[in-house]
Amino acid sequence: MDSWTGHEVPRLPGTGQPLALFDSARRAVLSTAPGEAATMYVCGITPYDATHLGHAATMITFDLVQRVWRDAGHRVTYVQNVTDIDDPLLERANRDGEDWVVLAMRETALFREDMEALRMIPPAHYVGAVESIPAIVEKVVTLVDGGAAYRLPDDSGDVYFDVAAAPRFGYESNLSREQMLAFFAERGGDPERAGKRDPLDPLLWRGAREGEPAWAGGPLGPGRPGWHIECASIALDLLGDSIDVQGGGNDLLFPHHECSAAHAERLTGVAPFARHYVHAGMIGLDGEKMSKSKGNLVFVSRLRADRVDPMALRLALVADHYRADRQWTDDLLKTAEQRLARWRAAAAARAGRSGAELLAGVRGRLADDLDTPGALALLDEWADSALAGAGEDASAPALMSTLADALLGVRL
Ligand code: 5CA
Ligand code: ZN
Repeated sequence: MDSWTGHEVPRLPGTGQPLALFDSARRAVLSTAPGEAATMYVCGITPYDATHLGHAATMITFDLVQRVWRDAGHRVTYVQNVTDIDDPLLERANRDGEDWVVLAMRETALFREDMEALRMIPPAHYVGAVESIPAIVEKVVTLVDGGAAYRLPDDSGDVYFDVAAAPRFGYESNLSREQMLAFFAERGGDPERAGKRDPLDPLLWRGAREGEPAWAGGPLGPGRPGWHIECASIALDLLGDSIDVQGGGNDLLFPHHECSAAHAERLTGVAPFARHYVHAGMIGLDGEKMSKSKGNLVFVSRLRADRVDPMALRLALVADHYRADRQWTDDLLKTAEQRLARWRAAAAARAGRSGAELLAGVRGRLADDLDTPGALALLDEWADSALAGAGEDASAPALMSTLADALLGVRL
């Protein structure tokens, strides 16, 4: 499907540093080592209740990954999906008496608009589950034929992945079996389903049901795809057998990223599927995770309609570290608006302290697992001193403005 329109990313003098990121599988901050070309897959929205601030925060995190990579001289191929068919989407459409296709199209369009307003670099490929169904079917058939998947012994037509066919299963999330079972039940899995070989076996293909949309599945029979195989299939087809980063919120640590890795690795024989599994913290409101099911959502489009500057929104969402679960508050936004105004005034100053030093400092902070609080502190100090008339570097204000745009996506 169509992506959104991007904005020019200005080039900075010199070259940025190699990016280190926390990898959930190895549980450490480790250098990403992309070759000349870097590849990233980010788990995108299920199109309803878009775009809430949790979605925005996660997307900004991976936008920063891309900006730091580009600044370090890499060519980045970035893919994002839209889960435009899945149980939660159908449930929402049914609840509201709406056609699920109309719902998905409207919410995806709104998401694109929000991403554009937030100056997010668009993915090279923005891909829906529905348009990927033939490719997914092919892979499920391969898994069945290779003995890694099985059809349930009833007449549902449902096909499951056999986790016993993935010897490394568990390496990505590092959870106990008990924790896995709890998350599996909580996040779309069906541990109780009768006839499965292991309660943790994830669905690959759901046989057609009365009143549900279904597509031709060749030898699988009519039905629709499971969730994890969707992301594995799209990533493999567009990015190759292994990728530099698979990203998403930390609610995807298990089962989603564990299962998509297991599917991909079984299909290609290449492990690990992703060299870094990168997870952004959850944005909450009033002490609870912001989520569709709880309904405690703050929308980017609502704030835009209230004339909130999207650049202030970006600053608010990177004020704390991306990995921290954190709360959205009015104060966070107020502080970001004040910071934005201060930076804009400083960017218009006659001179400031060394722009080269500021650039090196900000590059260093971002390269260290996207330390945005550290980077913002350096920019704050520079701005305060420029506003106080300190420093003789007449080119620094312009450089400060360019680096805020290139590295943080914040246009002053
Ligand atoms: N379509 C799937 C991924 S394949 C999905 O999780 N969709 S979603 O609409 O629920 O979320 C879209 C992205 O936003 C995911 O990366 C998810 O991890 C992230 N996300 C969802 N809620 C929050 C939140 N409260 N805070 C931060 N990120 C969130
Ligand atoms: Zn995904």
